[in-house]
Amino acid sequence: EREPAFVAVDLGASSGRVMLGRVRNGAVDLTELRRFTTGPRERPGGGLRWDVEEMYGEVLAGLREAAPSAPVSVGIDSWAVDYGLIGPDGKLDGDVRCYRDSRTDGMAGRLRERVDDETLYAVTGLQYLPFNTIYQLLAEPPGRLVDRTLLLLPDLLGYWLTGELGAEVTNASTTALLDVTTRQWSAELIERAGLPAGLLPPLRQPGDRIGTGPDGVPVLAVASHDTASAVAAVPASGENFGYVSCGTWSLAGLELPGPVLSPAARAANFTNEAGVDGTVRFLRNTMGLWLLSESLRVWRERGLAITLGEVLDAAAREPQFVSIVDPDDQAFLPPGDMPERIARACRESGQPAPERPAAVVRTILESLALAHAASLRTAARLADREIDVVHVVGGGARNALLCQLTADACGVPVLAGPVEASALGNVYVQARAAGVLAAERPVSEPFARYAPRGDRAAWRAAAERVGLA
Ligand code: LFR
Repeated sequence: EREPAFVAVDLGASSGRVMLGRVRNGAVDLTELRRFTTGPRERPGGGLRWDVEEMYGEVLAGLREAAPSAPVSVGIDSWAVDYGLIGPDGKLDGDVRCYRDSRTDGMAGRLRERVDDETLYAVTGLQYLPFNTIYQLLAEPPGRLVDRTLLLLPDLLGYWLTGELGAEVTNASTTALLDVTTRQWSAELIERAGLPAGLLPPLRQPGDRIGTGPDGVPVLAVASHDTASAVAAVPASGENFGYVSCGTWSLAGLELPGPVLSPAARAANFTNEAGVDGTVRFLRNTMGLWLLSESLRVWRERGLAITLGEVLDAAAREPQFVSIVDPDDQAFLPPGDMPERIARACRESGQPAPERPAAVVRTILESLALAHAASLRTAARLADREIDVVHVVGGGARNALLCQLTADACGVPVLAGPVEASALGNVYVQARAAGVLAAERPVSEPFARYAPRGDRAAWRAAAERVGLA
């Protein structure tokens, strides 16, 4: 008899993939069926948006490729916060805008006139990020939300596959409209923010059946926030672990049984996002490999023949701690000339501006490692936990230099892998719903271990330069 197969659609901000996961002896074996680029595009005169129709086409093509394997079900996860609006005719109304669009400038101030920061955090437990859904909604033109239904991206694709409207809870927790304690929409916040009461569809849980897709394949709600799927797939044993889900973003923190809503957690801008099985992803979202991918894009546009492997090798030979930046500098958020922005941040903090690509990359990776360490140290303090080991999952797990620097900065071992953590977590939730995997975390072997090296005091001093201590 064939092993049960599941289809995981995992959409990242630079690439998407359709994976087939087979469950064999309690482990998931992933094969990639399709990979495609996703990146946001500037619409002339009309902002930064995602081509969701194209993504949907890729999902359908992936499902056709999976059909011979007779999948049990399909699940979709993607980055968070972005949404489409469905009109009374059932059609997508307008574009799905990208969270990096500048339309949210000034919206935090506008919300503050209606809801104070303390209340917002006490209810949602969410880190302030300028692009949280609530701010994007406040940036919509007047009247645009009337008689509309908001669908987060995975829910929109699920709707196109099945005709069913809903909001999966892990991703809903990134909107700043969900009460993280009750895990229900906050009617109070929705009203105080001035949003229409009918905007948000009913919630669903990871593992719920959404409906039936083309060819009769059941479509399941998974942990549809990619980070929630990735954290569910962290191959940890025991309690004292931290994680960094590392891709476009670096999400570094802890898995906890409940939220930490203390004033200290709010002051540290920590998030409490909903995880699988009632867990909370207590983490800090900082800019991640976006700094590197944007730099590479710019260098290549200028005609530099540069490969990621070569520039990483060269960066490994660069001297340590020449220049550090705070990856969370808001100047790095929009697409653009990242090497120049990094150079400027270095000059402004009295450090040498890196010029050669290898030096820029060294600055990026040391800065990310320091941000990882700062987030994990703060998480442990706020939640009163110990961290004995850090799991780096997602695309960043492949970056050996970043993993090593993260181990050095944290002072504990780093275990790398899996790379396809979101897809693995996606399959895991489906396989559990089908009763072919047990409730424990999915089994996978980290493929590399990095022991901490070097001088902790030097790392601390570097961190202090840019307030990452
Ligand atoms: C990672 C991620 C983060 C979220 C950011 C924007 O892919 O989902 O968790 O903060 O993208 O949606």
